[in-house]
Amino acid sequence: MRVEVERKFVCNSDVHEKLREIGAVCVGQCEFEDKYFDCPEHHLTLRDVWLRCRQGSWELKCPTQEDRQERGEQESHARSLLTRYREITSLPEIIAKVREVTGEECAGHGPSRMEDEGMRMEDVDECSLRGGALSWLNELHLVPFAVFSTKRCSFTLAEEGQQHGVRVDLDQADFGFCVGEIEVLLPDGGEMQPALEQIERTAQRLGLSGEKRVPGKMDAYLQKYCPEHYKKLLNAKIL
Ligand code: V4E
Repeated sequence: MRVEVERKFVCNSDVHEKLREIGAVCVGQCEFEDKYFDCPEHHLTLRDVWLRCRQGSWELKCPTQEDRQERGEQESHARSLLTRYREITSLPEIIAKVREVTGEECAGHGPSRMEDEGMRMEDVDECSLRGGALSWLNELHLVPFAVFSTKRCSFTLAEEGQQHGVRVDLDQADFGFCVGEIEVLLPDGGEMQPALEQIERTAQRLGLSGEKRVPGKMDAYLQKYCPEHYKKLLNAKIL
């Protein structure tokens, strides 16, 4: 298990040049499709828990213990621009976490939305089936609510005196939205402050003004395609 600490930024036309100037190295380009799942009542996302299947691999992002404690407490401006999520990639752990988070709320309310709305298993696709969709997605009434593809350019930026470089991703989603991310991966329980400082230094080197939170692909997707779900998440202060 690992923790992803990340700051998003507006990806304008100068960013590639700026990355080159500060010595960032392009480490690859890729394209992937993400399919996000929740139950129809949005029990997962309303708890800031994000279940997705990316190119056949399941991932769950959920808030860290520290984040839950810090919510409501005063946090620094630099900290408020960051997100920090635990990433779980083992399917048995993901299923256990989903059950824990929902208290199995998603299950046991009569026919699932898939049955109700006549959704076919093909709508879920082979990625879900590889994870045994019929037994757990269906049982927990989890259905896809967002599907999009992303073209990503990844860079690393070394820093003097730092063992690990920072990673910068430039993402272009297929629904017409671009965003940049400065990212540090920590082992679970790893120290937050050095990661925060490393991200802050990188943001300064990129000349980012960093006055307010920058929305991610999910904000943009839900705003465009699922406005009711988006409104619920805004009201719950999840997005
Ligand atoms: C955590 C989260 C979501 C899941 C997707 O996370 P994100 O890092 O935005 O996506 P992506 O494609 O860059 O994943 P990676 O390849 O880095 O693993 S969707 C919404 N959230 C919550 C969230 C939030 N509340 N605020 C911000 C700025 N970002 C995400």
